[in-house]
Amino acid sequence: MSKYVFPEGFLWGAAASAYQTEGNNIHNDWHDAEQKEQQKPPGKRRLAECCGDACDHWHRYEEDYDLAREMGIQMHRLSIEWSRIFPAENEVDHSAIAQYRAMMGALHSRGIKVMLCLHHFTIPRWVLAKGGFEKRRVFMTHFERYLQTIVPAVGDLVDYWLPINEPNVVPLAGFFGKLFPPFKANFLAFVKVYRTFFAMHARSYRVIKAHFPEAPVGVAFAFMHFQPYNPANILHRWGAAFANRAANLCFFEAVKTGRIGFPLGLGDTIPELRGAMDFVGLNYYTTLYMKGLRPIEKKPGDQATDMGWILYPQGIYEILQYLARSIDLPIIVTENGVATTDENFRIQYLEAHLREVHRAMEEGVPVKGYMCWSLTDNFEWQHGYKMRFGLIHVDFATQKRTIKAGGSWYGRVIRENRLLVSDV
Ligand code: GCO
Repeated sequence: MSKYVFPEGFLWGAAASAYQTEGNNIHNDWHDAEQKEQQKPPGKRRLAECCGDACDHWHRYEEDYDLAREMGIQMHRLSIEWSRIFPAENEVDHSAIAQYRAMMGALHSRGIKVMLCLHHFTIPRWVLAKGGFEKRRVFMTHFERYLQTIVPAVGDLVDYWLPINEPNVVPLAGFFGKLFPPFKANFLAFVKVYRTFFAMHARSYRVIKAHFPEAPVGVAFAFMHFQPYNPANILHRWGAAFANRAANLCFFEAVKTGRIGFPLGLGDTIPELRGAMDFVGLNYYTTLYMKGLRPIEKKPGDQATDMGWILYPQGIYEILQYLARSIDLPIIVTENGVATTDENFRIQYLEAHLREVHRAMEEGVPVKGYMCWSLTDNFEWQHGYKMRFGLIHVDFATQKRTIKAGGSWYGRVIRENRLLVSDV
């Protein structure tokens, strides 16, 4: 048996988001896009199904948090749905604010810390009607109103802030990769929207700090790991290096210096961005091979998850090492997990990644916590309910919850604050 002991105070958590779990979120862009896709014949749909009731977490959060406590979860990451707070331009729903306060209170009363995200992919329908992310000035006026409303209203209950989830993913998936609404593949729109996300992050940081100067504020960044398909091929090596720069490094350099570098900018600055980060949140799932600028998901023989993502645990180690070399800040793994119905595979995946996190920590990388995606099975964006990332199984017909074998395994790791791995 090998033992991997984690330091005292290491924070073990689980993560989720509003739209993916709450149910009945009907005032945003994703809801509308899903309805539209359902008009098409099944083979032509870009979104597998409608979100609908999701996990009905809005009504069942007490039960979910009881199960989280049973597993020993010490911190839970949740998000606020902007379109619940502002269902219309000039309407603030105070009962929704009260409900989010009750949810965070329910976590605290179970001894669970709160990590709060303010934007996890969706925007209100009325914001989209005004041009959405692409009309930065208008967008930011309304985002500012949201911030000024929600931050003071719930901030006393927040332990860690992660205002923006994955500032790189909506620009890439929605405006370049045609995966998320509005399904564009337009480089200029991609750059424009990415710059809106820089502004959102910078403003969020400043507003939170104005109200709660001591509160730790980070970002959940989807760090993409790229490697050459054939390491001997110079074009493949160049492709991996370029992708790494465009997808990852640009963001951190911009937050460090306030300057937006190529290809997202030409060295112009957003002064508020400079230093706007107290910790790095790392979302990590897999690697991509590059053949020049062409990404390839897998090689023959690679083991893949239900998402088609290959198992590549050393990627998280390499990224942690990179982050520690380039940014002098604590790091929390804010998402890592696997879509599978095979609990042995879930355990294998989590164990392999935790060993790599531990290896990085042994070498001095300041990782302060690890949060598994996700607390419960939930609505996986374009793939719908087939992708089962949960530590807790949800039967979507009855809404019955059951802790999975992977969830019990994770609970044991948390209780013992260590991994025990058999050497055979
Ligand atoms: C993301 C989101 C989550 C996803 C998860 C699995 O990272 O894309 O934060 O909403 O569900 O990552 O794809």
